[in-house]
Amino acid sequence: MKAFAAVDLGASSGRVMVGRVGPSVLELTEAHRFGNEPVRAGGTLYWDILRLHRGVLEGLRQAGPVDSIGIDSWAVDYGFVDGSGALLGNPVHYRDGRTDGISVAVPDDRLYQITGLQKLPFNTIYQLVAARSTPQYAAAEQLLLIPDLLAYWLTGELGAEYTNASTTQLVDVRTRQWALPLIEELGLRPSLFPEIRQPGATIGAFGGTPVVAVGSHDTASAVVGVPAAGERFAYISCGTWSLVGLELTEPVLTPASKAANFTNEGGVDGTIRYLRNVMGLWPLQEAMREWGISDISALLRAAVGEPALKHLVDLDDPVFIPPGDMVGRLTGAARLPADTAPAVVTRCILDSLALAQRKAVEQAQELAGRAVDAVHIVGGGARNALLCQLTADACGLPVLAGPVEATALGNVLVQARAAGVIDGDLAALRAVLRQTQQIVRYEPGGDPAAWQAAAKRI
Ligand code: LFR
Repeated sequence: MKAFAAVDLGASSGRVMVGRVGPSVLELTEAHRFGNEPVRAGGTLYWDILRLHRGVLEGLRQAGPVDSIGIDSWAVDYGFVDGSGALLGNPVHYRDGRTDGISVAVPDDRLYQITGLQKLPFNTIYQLVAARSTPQYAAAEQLLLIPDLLAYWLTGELGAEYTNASTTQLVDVRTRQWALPLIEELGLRPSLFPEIRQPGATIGAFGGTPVVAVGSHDTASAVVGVPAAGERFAYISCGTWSLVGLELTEPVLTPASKAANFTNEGGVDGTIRYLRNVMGLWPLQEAMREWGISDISALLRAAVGEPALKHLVDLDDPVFIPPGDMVGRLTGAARLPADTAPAVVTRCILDSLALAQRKAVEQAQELAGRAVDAVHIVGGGARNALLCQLTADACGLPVLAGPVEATALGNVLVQARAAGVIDGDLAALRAVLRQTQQIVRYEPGGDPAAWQAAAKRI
C-alpha cells in the first residue's frame, strides 16, 4: 500500500486528501479542509493565494508521510513571478470584471482552429490582454497557473502542466505546446510561458517527498475519476460548474462545434476533453449565500415538491457568471417576484440546469459523431439526488452518479500510476474506481414530451 496526498482547490474550499492505494484498494480520507474566500480590494476580485498556500502546507503536515503529492485547482487563473521568483501581485479571480468587453485582434474562427477552446470571457488569453499594459505585466518573468504556482512554492521548480495550460486558449490543440505565433501576434511575451510538463512527470520535491504533475486542471482529474467502462459515455463533472461532454482522442474543430461553443481541452494521456461549461451549481450556491440558507438537504426536499418545469431560465447566459445579486438575476430572468420562495427558485435552477445539461449531452454526441448509453455525474452534484434524477429524465438516459470525490481520486490515481502501484491506461484506472467506489444509478423516467417542450422554451 502506498499513500498519496491530493491537494484539490475548489472555488469555495481547498482540501488535502490522502489516498491509499494497493491491489483492489482505493481509499480517500480528508486530512485538512480550508476556506477559499475571494477578496475584493480596490475594485478587483482576487484569490487569497497566501491563505491557500498556508492551507496546503497545513494539510500536508496533517497528511503525514506520503509517497508523493499532486496538486489540482480550477483553471485559467495565474500569478506572475519576477526574475527573482517573487510573486507580483495577487492572482485575479476569473469572475472579476476586468475582462468585460475585452476582445483580441485575432478572429474567433482562427483562434478556434489553433486552440480548439470555447470562448469564455475569463480565459487566460483575455485576462492577459486586459493586463498587458500594466507595470506588473512589464515586470513579469514567468506566468504560473495556480497549481503550478503552488508547486513552485513547494519545489522551486517552474513549469506549466499541460491539461491546465490547455485552458488558457494559448496552447496549440495539435502540437500540445504553447501556440507561440499566436502569443506573439497578440503582443504577449513568449518568454512568459514556462515549459509544458505532462501529468505523471515529477516536478521536484517538498521536504524529500516527490511532487508529481497530475491533471492539474481539476476537471481533467475529475474526468480520470469517471468510473466508465468503454467509450459510449458522457460525463458531467458537477460542482460550481457543470462540465458536460465526452472523452475523445481527436479534437472536433468544425464550424458547428465552434458555434455551439464546445471546447477541446487537454486531458490526461493525450485525450481531448470535448465539453461545454454549463453554469452548474454556482447560481444555487450564490442564492443560498444571499438567502442565508446553509442546509441544502431541506431546500432540496422542498424543491422536490414544487411543480416541475414551471419556471425556467437560460443558464448558458453569461449574465450569471459574476457574483452578487444572484437571486435578483434569477427571478428577473424567470419573471418571478424578487421575494419568491427559495424552494421555487431552487426548483427553477435545477430544472434549468438539467435542461442545459441535456442540451450539452445531445450536442456533444451530434458534433462528435459519437452516441452514448449513459451519463456519468461526478463531483458534488452526484450527491444531489433531485438533480441526478432530473438529468436522467431530461436526457432520457441512465445517470450513474459518483464518485463525489472524482477529482481527488483522479489526482491520486495518476500519482499511483506514476509510482508504479497501478499499471495501465485510463480504462485500467477506471476499472479500479468501479471496483472500489459507490455508484448510484438513476433510470430515466418522467414525461419525455414535457422535457422536449421545455427545451423549446429557453
Ligand atoms: C471547474 C473549472 C472549470 C473551468 C472553471 C474556471 O472547477 O476548472 O473547468 O472552466 O473552473 O477555471
